[in-house]
Amino acid sequence: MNTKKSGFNTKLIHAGELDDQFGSATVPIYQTSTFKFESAEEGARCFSGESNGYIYTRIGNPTIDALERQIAILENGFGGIAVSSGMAAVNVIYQALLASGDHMVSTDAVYGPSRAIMENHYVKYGVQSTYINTTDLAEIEKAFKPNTKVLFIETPANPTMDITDIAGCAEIAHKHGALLIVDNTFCSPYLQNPLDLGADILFHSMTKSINGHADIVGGIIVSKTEEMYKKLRGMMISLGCNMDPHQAYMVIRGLKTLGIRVDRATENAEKIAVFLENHPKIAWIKYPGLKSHPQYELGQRQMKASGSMISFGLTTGFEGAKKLMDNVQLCLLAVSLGGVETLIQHPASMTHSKVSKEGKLKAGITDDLIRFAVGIEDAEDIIDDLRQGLEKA
Ligand code: LCS
Repeated sequence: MNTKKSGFNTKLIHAGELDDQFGSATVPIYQTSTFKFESAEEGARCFSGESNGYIYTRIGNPTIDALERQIAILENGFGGIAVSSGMAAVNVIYQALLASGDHMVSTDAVYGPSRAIMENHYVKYGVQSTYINTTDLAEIEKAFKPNTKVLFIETPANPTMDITDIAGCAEIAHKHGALLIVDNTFCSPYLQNPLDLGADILFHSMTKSINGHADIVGGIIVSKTEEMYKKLRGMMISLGCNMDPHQAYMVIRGLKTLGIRVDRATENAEKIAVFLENHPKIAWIKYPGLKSHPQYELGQRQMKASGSMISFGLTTGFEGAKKLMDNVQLCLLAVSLGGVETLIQHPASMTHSKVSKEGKLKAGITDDLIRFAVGIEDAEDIIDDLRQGLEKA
């Protein structure tokens, strides 16, 4: 079916479908590492690119292809490259686009490991980086150097919920001949489409809301152009961080309900944010759907809805935060996000522990910051759990 003109939820169900020989209603799992060639000549044609037949699962596989096609359609991109994790996507992008002597500008509050590997590892290969508050376009402009090749942003950022202007960033990056890369994990393709706003490449940790059921780890890169797609796919194949067909099947299954899951989680988050904002023990809260969010207007313009991630601090600081985390009964004390279950965690000592103390402070990842990933349970039950936990905090 041609789903190009269909609505988003129809694309979630039908885009990427395979025409398999038995008329299967769902995408079958092609759990094979290799594919038979019809003849020696056909094998050679597959390798030379004259034929697009399958060769070997690290290079391509029908189940993985179906997922890649579907996400590329949802993001209005040229093509998708599924990988073994969100961090694999980050590393394929760094490896494909940056060489010794190049410089990258990035959001200071990106997911901790995306920053830690750049500052602790890529620096050994001569790649320079500058981490800044990308909510301020003037700061970005100032951070650019003649050798800046990549502007790498995350919006909303993990875990500060800072929102960066994607279209504004695209303008700056392109003026300097650099590429704009967007980590779109927090939004999923349902809430934000960075390529439509001028980004060149985006990626997702599919471990989060795209799969949505906390039962796989995966990632995907989507590029706007064929040229960039080929470069990134070539790097993924060489690094060998492909997704597994069974994993891809699980994601395709989870993806079907992305729209209704995100709608429900957002509805819950909106209620929880209002509850927290009015609670005497809450010192501050950052949620894109609250007017108190510093980039509220930009969020409303750039995102289709406010999403399910909330950050907040307690009047009783980190000691109070620990008590809250130890006393919740329904919410799980666990990292990750975007699943059907509500999670609570402490970024400074957990997801962002590998970022330097100064880096964390400058990015606003303070010791009192609690990150709350809202699930699809009943909002009243989540609020009751928070209320009883906050009494002890
Ligand atoms: N980008 C963002 C924004 C993320 O939140 C994560 C993981 C990644 C990339 C990496 O994806 P992964 O390799 O884990 O699939 N975020 C996590 C988090 O906040 N808690 O645990 C993992």
